[in-house]
Amino acid sequence: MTIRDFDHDVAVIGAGLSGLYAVYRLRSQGLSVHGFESAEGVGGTWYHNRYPGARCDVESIDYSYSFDDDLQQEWTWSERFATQSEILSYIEHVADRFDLRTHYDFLTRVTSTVYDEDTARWTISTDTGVTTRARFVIMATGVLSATNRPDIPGRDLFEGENYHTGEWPHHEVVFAGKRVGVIGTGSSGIQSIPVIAETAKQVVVFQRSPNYSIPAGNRPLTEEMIADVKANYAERRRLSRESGGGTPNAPYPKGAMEVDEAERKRVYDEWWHRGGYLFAKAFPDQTISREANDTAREYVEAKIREIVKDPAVADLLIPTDHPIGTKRIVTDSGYFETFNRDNVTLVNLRATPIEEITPGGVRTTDQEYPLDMLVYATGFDAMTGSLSRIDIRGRAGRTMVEEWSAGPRTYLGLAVNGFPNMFFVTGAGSPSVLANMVLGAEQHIDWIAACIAHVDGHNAATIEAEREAVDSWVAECNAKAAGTLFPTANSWYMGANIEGKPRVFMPYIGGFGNYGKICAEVAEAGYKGFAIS
Ligand code: NA7
Repeated sequence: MTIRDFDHDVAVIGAGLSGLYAVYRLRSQGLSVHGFESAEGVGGTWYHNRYPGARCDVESIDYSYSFDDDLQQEWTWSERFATQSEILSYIEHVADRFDLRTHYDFLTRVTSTVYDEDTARWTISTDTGVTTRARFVIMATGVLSATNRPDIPGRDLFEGENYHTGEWPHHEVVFAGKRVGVIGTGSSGIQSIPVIAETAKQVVVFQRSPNYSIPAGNRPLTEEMIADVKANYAERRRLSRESGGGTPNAPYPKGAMEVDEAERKRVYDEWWHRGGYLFAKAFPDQTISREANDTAREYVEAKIREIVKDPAVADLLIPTDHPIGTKRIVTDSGYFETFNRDNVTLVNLRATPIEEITPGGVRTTDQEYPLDMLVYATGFDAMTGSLSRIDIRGRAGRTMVEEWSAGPRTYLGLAVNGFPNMFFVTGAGSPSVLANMVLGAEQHIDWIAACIAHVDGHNAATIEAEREAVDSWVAECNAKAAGTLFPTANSWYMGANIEGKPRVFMPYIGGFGNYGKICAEVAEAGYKGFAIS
């Protein structure tokens, strides 16, 4: 093992959309920047989630960088909702176009980041033996990147092919002629099941909780559409930055209970045809008022019953455990139709839980399902998992795991008391997972870059979130969430999908545009709530 020991201004952990932009932005400020990435290539989420049917649920023309007009004018998306492979090609193009790969150590996992109070430096250690010291660290580690493989008895005994959607292999996976079990019906399961069912001999879907899903309404983008978007990109981005969700879409101007039934139906029809998760925001009060939410829920239930031929199967596919939209609504392509196929079986784990995984399949409390392949679509230790898997130690050796033992505690989602000069991107305490991640990453990184320039401009060594500022931001996040129906769902937003994780609504739900304003005001007020020394 070779130990390389060198110093940089900034260490960036992760080469996804956030990390790459961080390298680009901070380098352009004249800082020396070095990145670490555990994968072989760039892309983050879009590098790993190669499962069949993987797409982004934000429209491609919005889910893309805005920082360089030549880039956004020259790149042309082929479909309304881009596939994983097209997004990865885009990220690779950006990395090459701006020469970002040269700043990274790939196949290098950061194992610890330790702060030294005497030198005001972070020491970043990796699994390859490379050690770096940096004045600043940016944790661009992703919010849906630490995979969750539930500890089901017998999990390691299965002798067939075995995959997790979030760690999908690079080789071609052949389903033809095979009996495939899929555990999990979140976004990854719902996107992959219809594609797997096209060629598999049999698909057994192991569902613990049904999910709301709306057809994507995906289509190729025509030359006219693209020309129109490109001619108006600046305005589209401006609207997105001011919006609640980081795209130019806005809810209907009236609440669901302020209109009569005919108008409500017309609005739901329109949003259903627009497609995807935006249905959660057809009316502005949908995730605030139970009564409003029920109208949306009933509309979607009727749609599911229209699509699924067997009423007993339709019943099982209709969620009853959460208000619609309080778990991210899935954007699908033919999901409910898949249950009309002869080769697809739905297993309701609420009635017959999995007892064990056997060498030949999955045994529930009432029968054994023989399988050739098992696909875990069981999600992630979201938002905090990629951080808790690194040994992060701040002042006096205090670990991030200790600091966040009752749930993540940040100031603006960007910084943590006791961890000077460390910044977090698109994570807990920020609105990014409820919004457009790419614009969220740009907003965060631009803010961080200006903050570092401010620190350097004042010949200061450190910037650190004050404890009172963290306390009041956590209180603000909680208050905003408490005004909605979101905390009632057992979602990954709440940490509820991981056993033992504190139950806290982790994102800031006050809106993307509002959040941007708050961050800007903090900066304009000389980084109010931060101690600079
Ligand atoms: P999700 O949305 O967290 O879905 C994971 C699914 O796996 C969900 O249906 C879970 O059921 C199920 N699950 C998890 N553990 C188990 C066990 N032990 N047994 C049975 N079923 C289980 O992850 P995705 O990857 O689909 O999507 C994550 C986000 O990526 C998504 O929201 C988009 O923003 C993009 P549960 O609901 O917990 O009962």
